[in-house]
Order: sequence, then structure tokens, then C-alpha cells
Amino acid sequence: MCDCQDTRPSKMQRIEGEASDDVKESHVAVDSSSAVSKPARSENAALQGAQPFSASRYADFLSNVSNFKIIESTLREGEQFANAFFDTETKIKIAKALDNFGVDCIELTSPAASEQSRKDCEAICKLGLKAKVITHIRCHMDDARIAVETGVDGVDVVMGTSKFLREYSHGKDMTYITKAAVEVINFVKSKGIEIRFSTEDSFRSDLVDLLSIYQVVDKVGVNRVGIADTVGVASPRQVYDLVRTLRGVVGCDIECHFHNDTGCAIANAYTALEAGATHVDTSVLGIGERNGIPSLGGFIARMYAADREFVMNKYNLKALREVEDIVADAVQVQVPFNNPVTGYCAFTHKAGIHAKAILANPSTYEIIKPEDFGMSRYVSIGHRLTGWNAVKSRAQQLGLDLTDEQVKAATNRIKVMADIKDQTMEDVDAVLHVFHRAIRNGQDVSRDTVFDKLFDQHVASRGPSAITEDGEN
Ligand code: HCA
Ligand code: CU
Repeated sequence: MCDCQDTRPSKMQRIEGEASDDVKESHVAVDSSSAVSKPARSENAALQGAQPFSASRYADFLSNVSNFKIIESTLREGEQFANAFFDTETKIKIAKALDNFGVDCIELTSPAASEQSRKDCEAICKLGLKAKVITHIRCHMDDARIAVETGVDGVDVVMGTSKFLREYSHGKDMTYITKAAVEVINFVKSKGIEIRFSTEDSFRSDLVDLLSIYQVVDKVGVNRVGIADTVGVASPRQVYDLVRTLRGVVGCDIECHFHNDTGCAIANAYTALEAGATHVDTSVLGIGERNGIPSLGGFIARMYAADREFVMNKYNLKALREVEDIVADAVQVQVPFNNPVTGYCAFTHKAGIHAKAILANPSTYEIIKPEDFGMSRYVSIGHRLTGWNAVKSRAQQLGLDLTDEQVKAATNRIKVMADIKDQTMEDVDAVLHVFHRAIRNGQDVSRDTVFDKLFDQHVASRGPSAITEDGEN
């Protein structure tokens, strides 16, 4: 499973050296120490100071963009993903991988859901993880009584407050909900355990109802209140307004949970932090009900772009790929090709203009440094949009001494071939070897007949072993 992300599209070269991902047929890697000149300014300046829109931690006293916590819900919301079935061993593996990444809290399915869920919850509590282990229950004393016996550090409680849920789900009014919330909060707190109270479907709930209940639970000492965009209806602006209003009403922490039905989940999570939220819910690859919630990786990429230092100091970014692979495998999906950071083309540069600039300074077209995540940068060169600078860097990587004019001629040859079909890395290398050899032997490789003959010979002689210039194969 998931070797999708190891299979780079053909025709690419790797630019940074240290990543673990394999380079297949046609990607080219260019070692940063040789082919890529180092940015002149410090990394942070290149990534942030030079960006007029980057977040400043001093810009807004409400903002927690540089001071947030992740409630990782792969083992709760993620279990609600259509494909998910996690056995105990898998849950433990995921919990440990999340802990290794450094998430602040790991949220688990309610122990009231099933006997096995309860046992798994207890087992994960006993792992001695650095992350807090919390469980997610209905706002009901029966569930609360079971939860506090499992050994969790905290309990996340939720109850629907929208008209839809009050009418068609639990059928209770706000007075009942408020009473139930206070009872559960007092009980859980009496056991010395943290508690959060959240309203399901917050964005389709009445604002006065919401603020009233949050005020009450804040007064009785809830640790966090939660806002949940259960149906993925909220826009970033609506999120900002609601969280900012709530920030003025309660003193406790604010957690936010956004569904991704309209693709706004990560943007909404970010905006919530800007408005004063303190905690954000994520799941690995975004798995959850329907199409899920903010993906851990996408959210982290967003936060890295805002404050690289904070994110790098707090989280073990190189562990992201492993946890994604574990979860992808467990739920039988592939890591999406366009996934932030780990998608197989996340750091692949194609157009000649981009390739040239990337080779000179990666910050030209990258705001994320792949090596921070243990990933590699690639340049795709076997296509009709290719440029001679990228081809030159590949020639250097192969140790072929060609002048700029010669590289330009080879590039034109690659373009002619790529007009018919994209060329593999091996084909690109063959063109360069043929050019190099012909020039060394004084043959006029600019003539089609000469090139074609030499190319055919080269391809025919290509054995299973690597082509070497000295051996001429
Ligand atoms: C659900 C519940 C929930 C809870 C979110 C929260 C939601 O409908 O499955 O506890 O904050 O999206 O409302 O995941
Ligand atoms: Cu949810």
C-alpha cells in the first residue's frame, strides 16, 4: 500500500539529497550541495520576512497561529471514515506514530461505543505516551461514568444544538442540553480529569443559544469549549466572526473542528486560530465522516508557512510521512497525488523557467523546504516544457562535461523527442551520453542521421547494468 508516493513520475531529477523516497525511472535529483546554490539570506527570512502576507505573531493579540495545540482525532473522527476498521494493534501503532510526531492530544472513540472500544481506550492510556489521551463521548452521564474509568487524561463532550439536530436527532431543548452539560462537567472534573464541551453543528445553531451555553459551561469550569462545523458549511469569514465573538465571552480554551465538505477545513482551522482559538482537530489524511476534517499534514503545512520556527521546534516533521503511510495502509487508500508535503508531486518542478529558478534558489518556487519533512525536491526534465538549465544540472550529476551550447543542443533534441511522448529519465540520460560521446569522438551530433544512429546504438547496447560513460556500455 502507498508505494504511490514512492513512484515519482518519470523524467524527474531529485534536488535535495537526504530524503528517503526512492527515485524511479525518470525523475532527476540534483544534490543541493552542488547544483543548488544556497539562499543568500537566512531560511526564515527567505521563507517569512520576505513575504508580505506571512503571519506575524505580534500582528494580532488574538491570534494563536504561533501558539496552538493539535487534538488528533484519527482514532475517533477517523474511525468514522467509511473504510476505517482499526484493530487494537493498528490503533496502538497509529497512537505511537502520532505521539512520535508530537501531537498534543490523541482523541479516541467513546469507550461506550463497544466493549472493544473501551478495552482499546484503556490499552492506549497505558502506553505512557507524551500526548494527552482523551476520549470523545455524548453529553450523557452514562458515557461519562464509563469514560472516567478508562484512565484518560481528558474527555471531549459534544451535544447537537442546531435546530436540525434538536428536532430530528436527540429531540432535546437548550434548557435540557445546558443542564446535562453542567452535570457531566461537574462529574468529570470531580474525578480530576480535563473536560471540553462542544456544540455539534455550531454554524447552524442559534448564536444566542450558543453563547449562552458556552458562558454557563465556562462559569462551571470547563477546560475548553468547542465549535464544530459538523456539516462543513462554514466559510473562513464566518469562522472568524464566531470564534472572535466567543473569545470575548469565555475565558477558557477554544477548540475547533471543521468538516471538509466544501474544501475549507484547513482554511477554517487557520482562521479559527487567527481569531483566538487554541486547539484544532485534525486526522491523518483528513479521514472522518464523509470526506473528513483537516488533514494533519495539510494543517501542519499551513502552520509551517505561517511560523516555521514554532512548527519545527514543536513537531517531529520527518515523522509525518510514516504516520500517513500507516493510516493509508490501515484504511486501504493511497496518499493523494496532490497531498501537501507528501503527495508524490509536492516538490516536483516541471516548467523550464521554474526549474532554472529552483536550481538557483529553491525559495523562488517553494515555501516549504522538503528536507524539513525528510522529503526530496525533484525537477522533471523529459518533457517538451523542459529547459537547458535543468538538463545541464542533470549532465553535471552524470559527470558529463558539456558546454552550455552543447547542453542547449541536447535540450532541443529532448524537446523534439518529448513532442512525440514524454521521455523517461533513462531516455534523457541516453541523449546526454550520446551527445557527450559524439562530441568526444568528433562526430556531428547536430545531424539527425548521426544522432539517430548513435542513439539507436546506445539504446540497443543498454544492458541491465547501469550505463557508464567509460565503459560506453
Ligand atoms: C459527529 C461529531 C463531531 C463532533 C465534533 C466535536 C462533529 O458528528 O460525528 O466534538 O467537536 O463533527 O460534530 O465529529
Ligand atoms: Cu466531526
